Order: sequence, then structure tokens, then C-alpha cells
Amino acid sequence: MFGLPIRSGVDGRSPEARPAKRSRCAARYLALVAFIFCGAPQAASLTVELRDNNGKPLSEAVVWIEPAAGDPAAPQDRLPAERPLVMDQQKRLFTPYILPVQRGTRVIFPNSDPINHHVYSFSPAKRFELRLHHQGDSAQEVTFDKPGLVTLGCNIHDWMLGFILVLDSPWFAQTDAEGRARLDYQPAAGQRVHVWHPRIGDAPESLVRPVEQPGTLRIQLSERLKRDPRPKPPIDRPRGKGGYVP
Ligand SMILES: [Cu+2]
Repeated sequence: MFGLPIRSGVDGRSPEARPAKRSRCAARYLALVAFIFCGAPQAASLTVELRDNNGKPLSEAVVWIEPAAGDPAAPQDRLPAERPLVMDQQKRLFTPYILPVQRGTRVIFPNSDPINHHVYSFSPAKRFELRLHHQGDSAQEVTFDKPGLVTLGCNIHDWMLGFILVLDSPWFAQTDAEGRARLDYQPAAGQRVHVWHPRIGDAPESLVRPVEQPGTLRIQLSERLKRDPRPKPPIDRPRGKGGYVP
């Protein structure tokens, strides 16, 4: 796990090559000792408290730390979750409404409704279409391999709207009902924290602040929130075309 390729046994090299090999081994040993005594990069946590311009908490916002250039804990050294995440369809709504994922993550799209859905995205970060699928069909899977915002829709139910935000960072979270999100990360100079919510702006437009130190970062928005694009539950919609039809 330390990236030290240790080999054993006879390697067939000439005796003249052995001093050089010994010095390389010594260097690796010293690196290992330094790692043990100095320790791995220290983990830290940052809690973001997000409030709108009226001081009310904003929930479901995605908060992430952008790794600095040359950051030893840059995301290419970290793999996304092995198990796929889930974007369900329940009661004719995408559930969850907003799903942040690390680049390379697989997401499955089950259908928990007793009716068909036909999920699609025209977003540059991922264009795809999951043709008519029924409840009980095996969930279709999509890998999100490019950072950006993926806006989801359904060809059958016009109102359905959901977002998958694909991030080039392993450190992300969503604000809770109190507007708080905690990020566990490895600090490095030059890191920045981003905040996104459809009521703040259209991605990639996000609120950006420097990460000055671990602890709590309080952010109050200065501008009014945008109109909420979240669909109303179908039960509250008028029946008929584009509305709720069981
Ligand atoms: Cu649908």
C-alpha cells in the first residue's frame, strides 16, 4: 500500500549490480521509516453552514472541495465507490432529487413505480436514454465518467426532473435540513470549496470560497434564491395531459 515494490529471491543480476541495488533498497527503507514516523497526510474536517439571503438554512446543496494542483490526495489516486449508487423513480419523481457522485461512479436506475418510465439526459456531461422500463425490470446502469451536471428527465412524465452532479473530487457532501454539510478531507494549500444548488445557479456556476482552515465555514448568500425548479408531487398536479395520470 506504500507503493514500495518489494521483490525477493535471486534476480539473476551480476554481483557488480548489487551495490546499486542495496542503495536503492536503503533509500526505500528510509522512505518507509520517514512515512511511519512522519505519518500519513493528516485528515481534517470542514463543516459548511449554508444560509440563504434571509438567513434560512438551504438543504440538499452539494458542497465539495476542489483538490489543489499537485495535491498528493488528488482524486486520480482515489477510486469512486465500488458499489453503484441509486437514482430511483418513486411516485413519478426522481429520488433523490440531487445526487452528487465522484467521476467514474456507476449509478443504477431502478423503477419503483407500477408504471413505465423512460429516463434520458441531453447534458454534455452524459447523454443517455433508458428506454421504457417497467417495475421489476433489472435496474439499468450508467457510468458517469465526465465531470459536470447531468439533468435527468422522463419522456413520459414531463414534470420529472432530477440532477446528478459528477465531481472531480473525492470530498463532497450535501447540506442537511440545518444547512450543514461535513467534509472529511486531506488539507493542502490552494484548495477551494464549492457549493451548488439549482436555486443558486446553473452548473458549472457554483459558489466558490478558499479553504482557509479546517473547522466551520459559514456562508450566507447575498442574492435571492432562484425559482425552485423542483417538481411538485404529482398528486398536487392537475389531471390530464402533462399531469398526474395513475
Ligand atoms: Cu416517468
